Amino acid sequence: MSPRVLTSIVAGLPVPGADRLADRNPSNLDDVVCEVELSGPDVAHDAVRAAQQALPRWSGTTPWQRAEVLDRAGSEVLARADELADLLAREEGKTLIEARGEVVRAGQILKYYAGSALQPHGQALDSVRPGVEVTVTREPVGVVTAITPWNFPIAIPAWKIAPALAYGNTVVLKPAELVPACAWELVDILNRAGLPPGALNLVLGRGSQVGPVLTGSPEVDAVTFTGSVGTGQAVMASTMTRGAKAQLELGGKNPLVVTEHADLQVAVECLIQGGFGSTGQRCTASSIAIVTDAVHDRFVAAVTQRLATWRVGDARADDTDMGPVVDSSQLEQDLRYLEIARTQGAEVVGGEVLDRARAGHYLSPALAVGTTITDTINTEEVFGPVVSVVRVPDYADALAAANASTMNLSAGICTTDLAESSHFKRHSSAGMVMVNLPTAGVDFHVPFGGRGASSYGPREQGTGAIEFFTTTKTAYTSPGAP
Ligand code: UN1
Repeated sequence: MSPRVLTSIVAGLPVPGADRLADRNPSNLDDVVCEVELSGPDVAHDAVRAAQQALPRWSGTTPWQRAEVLDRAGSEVLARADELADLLAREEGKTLIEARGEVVRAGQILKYYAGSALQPHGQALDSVRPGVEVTVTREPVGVVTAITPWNFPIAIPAWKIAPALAYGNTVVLKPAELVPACAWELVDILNRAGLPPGALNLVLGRGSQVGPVLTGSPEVDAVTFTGSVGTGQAVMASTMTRGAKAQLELGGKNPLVVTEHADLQVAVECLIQGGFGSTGQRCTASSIAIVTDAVHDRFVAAVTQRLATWRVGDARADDTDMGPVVDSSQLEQDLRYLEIARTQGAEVVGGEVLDRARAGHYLSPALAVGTTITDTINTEEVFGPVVSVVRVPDYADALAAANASTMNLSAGICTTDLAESSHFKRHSSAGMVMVNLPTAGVDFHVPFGGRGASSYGPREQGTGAIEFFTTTKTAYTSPGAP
């Protein structure tokens, strides 16, 4: 059977493209998930214009109408969770359990923002001047471009699109080239759920071709982006010069502190799930274990033992704990960082390229032991199944090492000592702190984001999202004669 062909969607209609790209399954490179007809700058322009034209109609809908569309879409995502999870695992390479979790999260996000559309978001208050009334209302920002990464192919598009639409904006989605099929399904579901044509458009194209139009067009009022620091800087440059809003979620270099007061089994599980879940390809991944001297050797031995039985294989096989790396360039990057770690003195356990029945990008989980916090592997984001270990004398040094990160997205501590965990929550320089939990894996109803070079602009998700996707209007009224 020949693979299905996907195209961009502008104003509700498919847009054929000249150039074709095969979307390959990283667990089996012979398996083509779909073919994509790539769009160029012209289609990107059309998508932006379609979003602009749809704005008066969509922003003029009632909160109930917007809630109904999002709720209906959320129901379809949840009803099709198994099928969409299979597609996600096949396209991106996370395991079926992980993929199903992500799909369900996307459905829940759509429903959460359906509810949020109906919540009161304004204020009415007395002026400081006698007899004057003040209202603060929230209005949509306008046309929003959402640029999303390959590692959460359905949840990240959902958590950008859902609040944008809930608060009355129109959207152009540009997903990563590696994961067009999940994005296409989400847009199709939302369009069929009752969006007017043009309220949500999909541009499947190369970032270098369509990115400048989608971020730099004067009609684009806001850009929400998750991805690399380099691309994030380009987004920042093109939005800032014309005063458009930008929300950037960039890298993370997330420490997991393990002290001698930790429950060792809990700590091992936190590191395994946080470091190697989703093949380590999460900006929230627990990529550095900072371990106090008293427990270091026992912890490393327990993690090594656990990893020895960790099964790497086809993302859709029942007995797989960890799927493949997403593509060959990511695999090369992982191996390059392991080589640098070795030359800087680390002992690397695992990190071998694996052969499986079908050709794919398989890498065994890697633990780089004996690193220092200033080593390259501890200062740059690897984005793979690679965790390094730093030995420190005590908790105070562990905290200092954890706070040395310049991409402070999420920081974790494993301890049963209440004073230690309270101190860590208070003094961590990360945007999110986890106690006895992996640094990855977050809720959708609370703000998400980091500090330092990790995030820019208002927070995503939860109640934080309204800050980015709306703009306030303050109105003063004098009722005139009494
Ligand atoms: C999570 O850890 O549950 O790209 C979400 C990423 C993050 C999302 C992580 N923006 O990995």
